[in-house]
Amino acid sequence: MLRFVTGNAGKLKEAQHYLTDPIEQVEYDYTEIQSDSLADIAVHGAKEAFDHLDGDDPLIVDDTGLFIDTLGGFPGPYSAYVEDTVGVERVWKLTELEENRRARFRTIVAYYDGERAETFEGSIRGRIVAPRGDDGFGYDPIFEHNGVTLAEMDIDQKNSISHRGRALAKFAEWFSADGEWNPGVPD
Ligand code: ITT
Repeated sequence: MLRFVTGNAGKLKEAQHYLTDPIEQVEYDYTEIQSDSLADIAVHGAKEAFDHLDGDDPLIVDDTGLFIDTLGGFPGPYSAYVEDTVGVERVWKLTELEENRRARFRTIVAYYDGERAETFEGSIRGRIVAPRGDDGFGYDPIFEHNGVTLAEMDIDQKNSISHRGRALAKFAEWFSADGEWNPGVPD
């Protein structure tokens, strides 16, 4: 079975909801190298996890960042650290007085099977707003897309337009065409 290496319950739920074939969650705290490149971080993490975990089923990791234009892309690859330290509300406060509150979410899904490493990217544009909504996780309440925050969407709505949904769709298309597994996305 395809393994998804993550400790983030929100990411897991979205991927399980989106992919038609079952995936197994594996918790392994891989090293997040310091890099401006989400892809480098994700591929490094996928290889390290594969080497340290038992089993040889292929696996994916998901590295995601919120990039705020007026803050030069902050928090970017450090989004998890910033959420854990200052919190999402403070990120809103940082941008509150800015005229330009445009931002982008980017996800890299990195696949590794012991030989082959591949990356799939998805992104979504939006803007930072005061927190609204109870669904989702992480920065969802402060990220608005077409007038609605990601935390005001249900999981299907979010997956249909989100950074993660887009990256997973590309991955699923490649993987089902290429491998014996068939984690397609619903029609
Ligand atoms: P794993 O590495 O265990 O998968 P993580 O939460 O540490 O989990 P990231 O480094 O990719 O993963 O997380 C980046 C940050 O962005 C983190 O604070 C997440 O809560 C947040 N995040 C990731 N995807 C998100 C999404 O779809 N909506 C809102 N916030 C998200």
